[in-house]
Amino acid sequence: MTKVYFNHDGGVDDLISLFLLLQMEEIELIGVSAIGADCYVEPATSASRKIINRFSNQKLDVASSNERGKNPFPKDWRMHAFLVDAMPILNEDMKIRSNIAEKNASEDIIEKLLKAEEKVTLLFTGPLTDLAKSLKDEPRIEERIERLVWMGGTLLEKGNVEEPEHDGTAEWNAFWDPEAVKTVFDTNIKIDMVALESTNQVPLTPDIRKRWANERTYEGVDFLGVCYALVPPLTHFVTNSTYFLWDVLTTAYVGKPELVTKEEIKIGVLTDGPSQGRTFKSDEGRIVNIINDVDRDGFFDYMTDLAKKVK
Ligand code: AGV
Ligand code: CA
Repeated sequence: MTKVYFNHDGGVDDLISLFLLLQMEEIELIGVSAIGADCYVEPATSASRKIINRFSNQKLDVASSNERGKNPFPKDWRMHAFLVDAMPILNEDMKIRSNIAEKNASEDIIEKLLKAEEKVTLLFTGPLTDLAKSLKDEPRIEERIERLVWMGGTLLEKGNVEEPEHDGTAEWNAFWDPEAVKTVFDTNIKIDMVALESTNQVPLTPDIRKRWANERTYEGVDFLGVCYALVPPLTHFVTNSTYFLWDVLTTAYVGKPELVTKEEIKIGVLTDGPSQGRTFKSDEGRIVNIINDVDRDGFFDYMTDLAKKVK
């Protein structure tokens, strides 16, 4: 069984990722924490706790981060966590096993990694801020990490940041805290980077929404449909707010690696100026596996089948 620690930033696809991880039989989830990047941290932590209580029998307390990034996310996107937290399916009377942890996210990461009897896979679907903080506070955790699977970065010319004073070459999770990316790149941790190269191939589209609608008698598929009703799909052309299944692809890769292809490339990251957060190819860089292609239909089948486990 692969032991996984999950740190996320409360977007719709982050919270769906948590739901799907709980359905994967080959994965043992040993920790969950949330950071207030592409969300407000209080509803993100709360919704995470409710998802664990509603969709698993595990006791797993959720840690909350008090870290802050350099480049804030748009407020409209950050509001999504409040909407998920308020959904009736997460608010029925239910048996409460899991609570909010007393430790903050970086302390929780340190505690869980030092306590685990085997090496742990880290799954990060937001900025790397909490990992950078825990590595600084307790360098011994580095050797407890099997590898880091991160949704972030791109080597494409065009990233997904459209903000004043930026040239558009960065991906948002890297842009929110470029220094944290550099701190993590400067370690010897093995990194699998699920970059925009692959996530651009899995936009939310009207046909996938229709499929979830037709299968909504499964409670888990209805949950997917309701959550993805909160965000805009790709219709005629990509806009700044078009939603992709960025984090869900990253999470699916942990459960079913054969869905994607990857390439080892040496890369670096820019921490200042108009391209800050940009990850780029460089002979002086560090080796990263860039996940650059995906079996799109296989991916949507896999995630929908996982959701169907919740009848
Ligand atoms: O850059 C992708 C990351 C993923 O971790 N997030 C969303 C995913 O959770 C930021 C982001 C980029 N574009 C967005 C984002 C959009 N249109 N709406 C919300 N978040
Ligand atoms: Ca995210």
